[in-house]
Amino acid sequence: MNELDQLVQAAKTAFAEATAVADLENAKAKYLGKSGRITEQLKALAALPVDEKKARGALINVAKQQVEAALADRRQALADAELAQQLRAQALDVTLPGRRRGTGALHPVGRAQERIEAIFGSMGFDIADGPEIETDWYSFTALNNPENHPARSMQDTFYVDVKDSQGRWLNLRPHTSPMQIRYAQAHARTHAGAAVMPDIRVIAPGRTYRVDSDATHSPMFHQVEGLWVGENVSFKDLKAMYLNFIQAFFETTALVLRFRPSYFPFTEPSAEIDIMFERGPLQGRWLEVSGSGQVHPQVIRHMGLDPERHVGFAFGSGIDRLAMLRYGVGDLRLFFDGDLRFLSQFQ
Ligand code: 2NL
Repeated sequence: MNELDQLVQAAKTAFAEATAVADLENAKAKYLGKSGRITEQLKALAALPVDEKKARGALINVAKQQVEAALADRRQALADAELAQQLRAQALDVTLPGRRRGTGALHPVGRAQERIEAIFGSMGFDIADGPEIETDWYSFTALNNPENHPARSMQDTFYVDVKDSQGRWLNLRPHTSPMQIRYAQAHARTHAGAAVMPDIRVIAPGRTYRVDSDATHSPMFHQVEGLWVGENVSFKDLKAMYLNFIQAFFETTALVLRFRPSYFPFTEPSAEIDIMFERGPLQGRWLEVSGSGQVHPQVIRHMGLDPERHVGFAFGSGIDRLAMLRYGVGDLRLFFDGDLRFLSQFQ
């Protein structure tokens, strides 16, 4: 091995031994620096006779290029190693499962209410939503409840311990009818003086309150009331509308409906609505699902309408009870205990 080959070999060894960038730069200075060994060789060319200079110069340049290539390789190797080390240090274990948020779901009563709203919406009914804290007038007087009616008593109705700005006692609405009265009044005002008033078709779903608590009654429950007022509406419209609703709600036409005479202060005549499934687990039993009737003339008057011209039909059904029947729930209290073992079955 000649002297230049040995020089290249020595440089390669020195570069290989450098394990840090600073070491490598020191090694470089020893060979390629101002007084490095390759540079010294080039300087020595000056002392050679002219005819030897060219050949010797070419050989030194080859050696120099080999040293530079070795340096570049080593620099790259050190940079690669440093990057690999950095990546190892910052490594993320992407296979670790994340902390998940539990999937929420609508409460079964809320789900039943959404179904009811969608079905009546498709039949052209408005959905009305309003105050749960009401005045005596909207909860009772407008609905033709006499001043001394037991429904007004503190045994049956929750009262609020403060009066409103006009000095009226407030109650937690015992039914959603007050909202229908409010809706009908607004409708009557909007169309006052018009030759023809469009029909009122509205449902009022929501929370209602009564002093009552056992296996089949909760002090807070949900009701949906429906109201249809027009100049040419009859019991057959109520029956067709309710049948259409209840068949859509239970997703079956194998279901019959019966009206049974009853009494409510706000309707005359009044009827209970019973249904019977012709198939399935509830087959053959009459189930009471709603109260209904022709809106009492006094109530029509309280809506701001003329009972000689406007006829109304109304119904009121318990949403909780409809949800129990639809989802096969035996105890009403399960809906309000907040037990996730029960509720998560409705996800
Ligand atoms: C029941 C009885 C009923 C109504 C509710 C009603 C509403 C207005 C005018 C007249 Cl604004 N009536 N609602 C009528 C008949 C029965 O519900 O016990 N439901 C569970």
